[in-house]
Amino acid sequence: MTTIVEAGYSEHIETLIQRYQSLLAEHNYDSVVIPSGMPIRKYLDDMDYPFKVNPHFKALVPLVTNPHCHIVIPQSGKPSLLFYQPVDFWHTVPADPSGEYTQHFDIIKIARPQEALAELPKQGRIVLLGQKEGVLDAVSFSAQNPETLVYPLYWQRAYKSPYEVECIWQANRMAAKAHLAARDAFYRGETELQINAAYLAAAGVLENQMPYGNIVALNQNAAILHYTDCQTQLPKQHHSFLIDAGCEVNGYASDITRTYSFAKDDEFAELIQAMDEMHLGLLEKIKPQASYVDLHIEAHHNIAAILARFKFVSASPEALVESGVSSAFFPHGLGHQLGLQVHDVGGHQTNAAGGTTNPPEQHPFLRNTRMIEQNQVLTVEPGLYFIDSLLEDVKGTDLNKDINWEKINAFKPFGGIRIEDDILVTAKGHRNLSREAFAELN
Ligand SMILES: [Mn+2]
Repeated sequence: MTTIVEAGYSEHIETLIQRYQSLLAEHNYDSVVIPSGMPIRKYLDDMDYPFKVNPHFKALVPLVTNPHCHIVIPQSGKPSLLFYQPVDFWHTVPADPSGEYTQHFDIIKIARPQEALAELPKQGRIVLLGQKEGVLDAVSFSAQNPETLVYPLYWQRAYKSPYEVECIWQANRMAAKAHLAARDAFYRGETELQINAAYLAAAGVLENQMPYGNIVALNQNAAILHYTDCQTQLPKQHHSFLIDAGCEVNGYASDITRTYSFAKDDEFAELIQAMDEMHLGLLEKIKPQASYVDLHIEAHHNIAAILARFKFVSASPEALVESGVSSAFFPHGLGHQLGLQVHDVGGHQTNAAGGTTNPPEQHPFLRNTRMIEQNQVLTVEPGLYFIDSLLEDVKGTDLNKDINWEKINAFKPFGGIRIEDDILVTAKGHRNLSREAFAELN
């Protein structure tokens, strides 16, 4: 099943083409070539890895499964799309171009990748935005991925058009439905593999069509931040379930995490509840001109307070954050920009021209240091985990005496908690796309 979004596409593409054409004029380029890309061949094999399209390409057209295509945008005038449609009895041949996007391009069909050469521009200063591979090896470009074009495009990508918001919203609706199916499979006592299958079946997609590898973690596996093993065996007992999984619509991702306690009424369930309330409290601070870095630091203080409240520690929240001990329990960043890529580009960019704004030294994994502004879509995903290797480091600190190791050891079989929603920043506050999607299903 593929959900196709067209609402707002025309305005989106007109704005984007305008942006490209002003950048071309400003930097004295005559045209830009944006290839969809090529599949990558497996070593010593005759098969390819799953095709992943050039993100610049899918920003312009809702095509994510079409290799060997090229978009050409001249400094002025209508852009063209070289549409690859081979004669092939081994594979499915791409259907004829259809839908709203076809109105905005002169479409030229090519049956072999090499035919693109005759259609690509030959005169003037030509820029390549993408990888120089395949037929493009024979083309001489004035520049490849020049920073003068790439940085402004990355910067602007954070401000979603209504079309892009609609794509991410639909991706949230698909994912919410699949999350509930996965939750039900967990409470039926299924394996990680079965739960993952339930998720994919409810989403109606193949694993390769996921925006990132599903994290489906039972029990202590929830303490592995990017766990993708998917056990086929049942654990002795179901304690907890952490699922971090999204969906993709027109190449735009959702990215949602939920954590459940099997017993539903134990202390781990209370801990989840406390994290959920804390998470929703943080979201109240999301509005234009708020600092995402400050929000991340605030999350640390709040998580430290929860650790104290549940008697995992006896030190003050301030001491836990200042000493860095809170990072042993919450080692990753609060979230990231979300869009064409799950961890979208530009999160550390200083302004449209480029530059890097690093996160604070104590928080190296924070992926977004930009000010919060209207039309950004950000994830907010606080976590609290019991990770052996990080807890080992705490034993060497002054705070070791303030840690209730017995209680922490008792919670290790639960792994940890992460709760993640996709947030659209609005003029005065925010919309929680993930919660809205779940609310529809209740
Ligand atoms: Mn995320």
